[in-house]
Amino acid sequence: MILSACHHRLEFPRRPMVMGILNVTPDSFFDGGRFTLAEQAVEHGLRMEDAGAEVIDVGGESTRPGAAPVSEAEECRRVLPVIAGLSARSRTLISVDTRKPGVARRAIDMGACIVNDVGAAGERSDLWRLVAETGAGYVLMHMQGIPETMQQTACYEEVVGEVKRFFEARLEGIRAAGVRLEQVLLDVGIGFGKRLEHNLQLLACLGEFKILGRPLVAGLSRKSMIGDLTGAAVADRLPGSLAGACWAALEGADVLRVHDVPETVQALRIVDSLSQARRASSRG
Ligand code: PT1
Repeated sequence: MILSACHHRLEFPRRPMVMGILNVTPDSFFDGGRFTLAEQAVEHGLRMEDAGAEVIDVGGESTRPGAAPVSEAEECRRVLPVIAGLSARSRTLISVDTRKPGVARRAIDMGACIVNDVGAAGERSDLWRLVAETGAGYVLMHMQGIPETMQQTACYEEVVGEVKRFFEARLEGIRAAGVRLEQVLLDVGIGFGKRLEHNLQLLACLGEFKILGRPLVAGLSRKSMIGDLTGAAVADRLPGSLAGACWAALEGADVLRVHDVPETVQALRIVDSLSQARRASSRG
């Protein structure tokens, strides 16, 4: 299958890609406040590229549970200088983590080629028309509720089936807005209106989403699911994050959205080499 994102075309399946997280927010749950200066953020992005990230995901609005909304002007002020700096100095794909069409448009003008939309549960026609017009890649992520309250209300009969039906319905709407399927990636949205059991079921069954025929993005880096299982504080969740990334890759995730790029690249290299060795061996 092909992923088309502005002038980029990528063929999948390929070795799992790492999407490095570049938060430009004063309040992000792990690295919040460390990269508020655009220049420092660009430097961090370049280090992630050197470490093997193939996508850099720039975000100016935290969407972790309980986070407060940010105005469009403030979000632009945070992300646009970073996207401009990165597109001048790096060769990675740049995605913009935003729910706002106005931010996405200006980010694409500055060199972003993927819109990472965690708000796909809401009214999306403006954003989809923009994606159709620009030919950008589009990450369609599942979320139940809104970040302010999503963890209090999480409720499913059967989470895997419900998320799959959400994707099917949204893919129809997206196509009706003029977006080509080739532009779309899917993400089950770990931690977005989901309790531990829901996150576990989605990751355990991630391979089932392959049937939809689009690349899968998985983001669980340092999330509370790892804390729920281990008691580890955010700063101590790297081992769990690596294990989760390896699991997701073996289950068919194509893009891993992570904070810790060098560590994840190394872990995935081992998984990928072993997967290749198994395919090459006559023992299947
Ligand atoms: C994600 C994601 C994202 N996650 C995509 N974009 C966040 N495509 C931001 C917690 O439980 O998974 N996929 N953009 C960050 N969101 C959260 C959610 C952070 C939950 C932390 C938690 O700790």
